[in-house]
Parts: sequence; structure tokens; C-alpha cells
Amino acid sequence: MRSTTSRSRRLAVLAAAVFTAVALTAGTASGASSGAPNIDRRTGGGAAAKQRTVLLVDGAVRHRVRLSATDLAALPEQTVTVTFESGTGTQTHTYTGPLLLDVLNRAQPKFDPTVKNDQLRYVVTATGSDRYQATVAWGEFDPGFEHKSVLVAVTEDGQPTADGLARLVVPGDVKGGRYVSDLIRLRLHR
Ligand SMILES: Nc1nc2c(c(=O)[nH]1)N[C@H]1C(S)=C(S)[C@@H](COP(=O)(O)O)O[C@H]1N2
Ligand SMILES: [Mo]
Repeated sequence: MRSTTSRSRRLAVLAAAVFTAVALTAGTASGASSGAPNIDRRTGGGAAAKQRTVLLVDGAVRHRVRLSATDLAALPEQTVTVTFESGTGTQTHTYTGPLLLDVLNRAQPKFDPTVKNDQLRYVVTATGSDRYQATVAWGEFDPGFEHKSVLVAVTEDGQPTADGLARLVVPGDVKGGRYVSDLIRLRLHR
């Protein structure tokens, strides 16, 4: 349990981080609506570009947020080892990072308490810097339903994720199609 004071302090730190992120992207006038900087996942962009990378969390949320690596690292870390099929064969990796659930809760989903199981109507669309997209349903990772450990992974096999800030990890998927790399946006919607 967190005290109100420490919660306020955390929010202040978040506000400062968001302000910094906005300042860093101020060069792009449409930054607020177009989301995080677009860094090509194939060409990379180097360490300096990576530090500017932020993950936009928006949609049906009270507080649209831009999360940095530091913000993601501040959330409880989970570890999962998964196997999936891809164009280059079967891959097995160990990922660490916060739960998608915790990342979305940071933005405070606007679920309607007057609608029965409102959260079960929602999905999260993950977008990569190359505009590749995949969607997971809230019910897949809700602790009261499938309770799958869907991660916003920041490390893969002990190293920072090769492409950008974070990668979606969907344990149980046979194929890697929902392991969206170089995440730039998570949008909650229905
Ligand atoms: N951003 C982004 N993420 C992506 C893809 C993509 O094209 N763009 N391809 C997906 C597919 S179809 C697979 S099988 C896996 C492959 O993972 P790998 O790139 O680590 O080999 O990434 C997934 N994540
Ligand atoms: Mo794939």
C-alpha cells in the first residue's frame, strides 16, 4: 500500500518526466497527436535516439502518458520465458518488464462502473515504430479472467530489447505476430 504523499511524489516525478519528454519532442509541432518519435527498427538510431524514445499510452484513459525507460523501470518487474514461431524458425526468449496491466493502469482506464464488466469490452492496440499493429483484449490479461502475463518487455535474454524501448510479449501465442517490437503506442479502445 502506498501513502498519499508518496503517490503525490510519484505523480510529480511523472509530470516532470512527461514535461521533459514533451520538451525533447518539441521540434515536432504535431508531437502531441502523432505520438512518440519514429525510430526505424531496422536502422536503429543508436543510444542517443533510444534515450528519446517514449511509449505513448492513450485512448480511453484519464491521463494519456508518455512513458520513458525510467518510467517503465519504476513499475514492478515480471519475468517470462516464452517460445514462438517466426519467419526465422522457433525462438525461445526470456523477457523482463512491467505487466501491460500495470502500464495501462498508470494511465487510469476510464471504465464505466455502471456497465457490467465494462473492461471486457476493451482491447489494447499496440503499434510499432514501423506502424505494425496487433491487439490484445483486456480480458486476456485481466487477473479475473485469462490472467495472462502480457508484458511490456524492456529486456530480452538479459539485454535491452534490440529494437527500441519495449516489446509486447504475449505468452502462449504459437506465432510471434503479436510480439510487437519497438513499441511507440498502446491505445485502449473498444
Ligand atoms: N514492429 C514490428 N514488430 C513485429 C513485427 C513487425 O513487422 N514489426 N513482426 C512480428 C512477427 S510476424 C514476428 S514472427 C516476430 C518476429 O520476431 P523477431 O523480429 O524478434 O524475430 O515479430 C513480430 N513483431
Ligand atoms: Mo511472423
